Amino acid sequence: MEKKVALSIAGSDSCGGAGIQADLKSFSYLGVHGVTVISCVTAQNTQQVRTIYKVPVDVIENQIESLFDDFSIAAVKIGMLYDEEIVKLASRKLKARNRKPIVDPVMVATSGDALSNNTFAASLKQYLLPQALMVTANIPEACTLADMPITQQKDIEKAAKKIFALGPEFVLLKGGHFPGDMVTDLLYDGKQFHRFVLPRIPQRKAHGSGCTLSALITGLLALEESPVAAVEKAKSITWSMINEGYFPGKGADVLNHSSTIQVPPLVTYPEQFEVWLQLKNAIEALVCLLPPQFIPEVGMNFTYALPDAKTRNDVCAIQGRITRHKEHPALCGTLAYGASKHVAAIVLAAMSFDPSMRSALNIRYAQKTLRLCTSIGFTTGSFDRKDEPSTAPSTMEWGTKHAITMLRRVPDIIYDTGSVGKEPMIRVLGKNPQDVLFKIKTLVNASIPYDTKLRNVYK
Ligand code: PXL
Repeated sequence: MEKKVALSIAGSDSCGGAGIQADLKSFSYLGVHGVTVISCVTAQNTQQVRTIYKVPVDVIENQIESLFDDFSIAAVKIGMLYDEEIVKLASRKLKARNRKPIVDPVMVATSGDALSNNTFAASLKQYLLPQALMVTANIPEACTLADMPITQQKDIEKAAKKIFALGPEFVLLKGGHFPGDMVTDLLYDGKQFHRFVLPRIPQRKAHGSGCTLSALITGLLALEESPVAAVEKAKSITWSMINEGYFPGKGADVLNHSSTIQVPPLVTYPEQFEVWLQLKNAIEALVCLLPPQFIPEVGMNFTYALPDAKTRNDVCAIQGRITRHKEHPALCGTLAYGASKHVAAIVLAAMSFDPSMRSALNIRYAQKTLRLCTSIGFTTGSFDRKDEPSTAPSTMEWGTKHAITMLRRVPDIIYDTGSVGKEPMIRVLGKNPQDVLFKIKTLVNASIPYDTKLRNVYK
């Protein structure tokens, strides 16, 4: 198997959340092979940086030489370099190899402790930024590099232009230090500003998020993404890693770099994000509570449409399925707009009668399940595939509309008993994923025999 190789020249973070450790995990997340040059060894935990040990420059140089002599390195990231001596060395070595790095201008740790000395910023501006492909600065770093205060949105654009004038091809200014529910990062390419917006995740320090973002951008560039696409994707992935983060020590939270995360789609307005998030949360709850006998042969999809959805591209769903794996439901795939045909067609058809009914999922058909639905008091409608006119646009659209027309309302349940090669199916409809999940919980609860329930209570 062939793998792309990305290099990180950065510091070691003993607590495993930032620095070289975060970079390697980020490369690995992308399936890129990471190689490393350690510039400094920090002794730190999730609460403080205790000491910084500079690796002797000849040792840093040896690491760089060994790697370039052997690997075909597709992209280079620069993290903590600490001072002018290391900045000059990295700059000289990369220039000799004609390599333009992604530079994360690390100055201060999440804990507030310094990760650079007073020679660092000026040397970065003088030696490394002129040869950088991209610099990824947070607001305090941007203030230092642009030598100006940043207090308003318009200051950010001005600072980006000033930093661009120092020589990098792209300037990414990360807006996390700015107040507000949404965080906007700004990418400047010398001509245009590109904006990337995602909601703030409250109550997080997200130790290692800067390292992770720049490493993901580097890894994505190694995979031949364009710089704009690399920033977009890296931001989405980092958001999910923070969202799934955890507290390994007594201090700051760190990111979860494991590969099972759901990455939010790139959004142009907040509702697209909200719909994705609500569906993701409901699916995560569903796979924990659903008994495997409810999963159809063909697998399940779970959808949630944007308000006023018109086409299936306005409906978020699983690109893949929820399937049965070792007797447990498992989500196989990621969530995306336009990912479902059948269950999306059901939601769109339901919305044409009642625009508030925006979510649906399909479960295995069984007469017993159907009886339970009725005994719970769910409204049920159905269609028979034999009645479908040959002119119908799609079975799901026709069937759903047929069932709704017969009932003169959108029911909780729409089922059909299948036909040759077509699995019978029950669909649960609701206003949103929580509503559908609640109906599923009610059904699951009702399906547990009374004596089992009693036994569970008295256990
Ligand atoms: O997040 C910046 C950073 C970079 N490099 C190292 C770090 C940190 C933050 O703590 O420890 C080694």
